[in-house]
Amino acid sequence: MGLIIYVNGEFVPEERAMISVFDHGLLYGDGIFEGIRAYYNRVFKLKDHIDRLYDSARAILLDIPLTKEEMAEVVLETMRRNGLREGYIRLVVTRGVGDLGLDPKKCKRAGVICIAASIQLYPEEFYKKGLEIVTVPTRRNLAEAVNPRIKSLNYLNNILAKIEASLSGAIEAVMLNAEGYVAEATGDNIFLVKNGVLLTPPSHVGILEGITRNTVMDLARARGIPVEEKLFTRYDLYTADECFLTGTAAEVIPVVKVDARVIGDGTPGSITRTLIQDFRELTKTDGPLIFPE
Ligand code: PXG
Repeated sequence: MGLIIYVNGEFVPEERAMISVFDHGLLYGDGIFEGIRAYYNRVFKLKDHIDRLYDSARAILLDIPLTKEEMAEVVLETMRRNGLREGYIRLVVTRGVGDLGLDPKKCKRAGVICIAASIQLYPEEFYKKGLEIVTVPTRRNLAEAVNPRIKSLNYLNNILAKIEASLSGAIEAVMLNAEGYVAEATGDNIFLVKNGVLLTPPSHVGILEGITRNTVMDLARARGIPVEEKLFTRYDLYTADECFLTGTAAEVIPVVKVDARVIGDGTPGSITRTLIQDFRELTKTDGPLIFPE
C-alpha cells in the first residue's frame, strides 16, 4: 500500500514503521486507541476523539507525551503525508517499552502511532437491506473490571463475541452485560426505536460511549425525536419497531433481524433512514480541514 505512518515523532514508510517486541501494548494490551474517519477533506469529530483518547489515558494512568493540540496535528499531518482527504485513521498510544514483567513503571515513555488508510466500507446493500445479527454467549466486560468506556488495546472480549457471531453465520454480535441487559455490538453501539422513541443503553452500564452514538442522539433531538438512554432486554430488541448500529466504521447501519426475529416489517425503518441521511449530511461539514481550501 506504501503508506506513511507516524511512529513516535517520525513519519516513516510502512516497511520501517516498527515497535519493540517489549512494548507493553503488545505484551499486555496495555494501551489505548481511537478509530477516526475523514470525509470531504475534514476529520470528522476530531476533538471528540482526541478528548476520549485523553480520558482513556487518564483512566489507565497513562501519560501521553503530546498535548491534545499536538495530537490533533499528528492526525491531520498523517492524512496530508498520505495525500488522503477521506479514510480511516487509527491512533494508538501504548504503555511503551518495558521488560517482560507487567509493571508499567518500567515503561518510561508511551508509544504513539498514527495510521491513515483508505477504508473498506460495508457494502451499500447492507445499508439498504439491513443486517441480521445475533446475541452471543460472551458477556460484555464488567464496568467494575476493565471498564468498556476505556477504549483499551485489550479487545479480546469483543473478538470472542465476534467469533461467536461468525460461527453462527452472522456478521455482528449483540453483547449483553452480566445482568443480561443489551450492552452493545463488538465495535458498534446499538439503538432501537419503539413507538417513535429512540432508545440506547446508558454509557455507565458497561459500553463504549461511542462518538457516532452521541452524534446520532444529537441529530435525533434536532429533529424532535425523543431520545432515552435506558437499559433494555433482548425482548425489547425482538419487539422493537426499528433497530440500528452506530460506529465510526459502520456509521449508521440498519438491523432487520435479531436472533432470527424480524424487526418491524423486516426493512430499515423510517427513523433509521432519516438518521442515516442526516449523518451523511453532517460528515460534509464537521471537523477541521486537512488541506487548505
Ligand atoms: N463500541 C465499541 C466496543 C467500539 O469499539 C464503538 C462502540 C463505536 O464507537 P464510535 O466512537 O466509533 O462511534 C466502538 C468503536 C472496526 C472497529 O474495525 C471499530 C471500533 C473499534 C475498533 C475497530 O470495526 N469501534
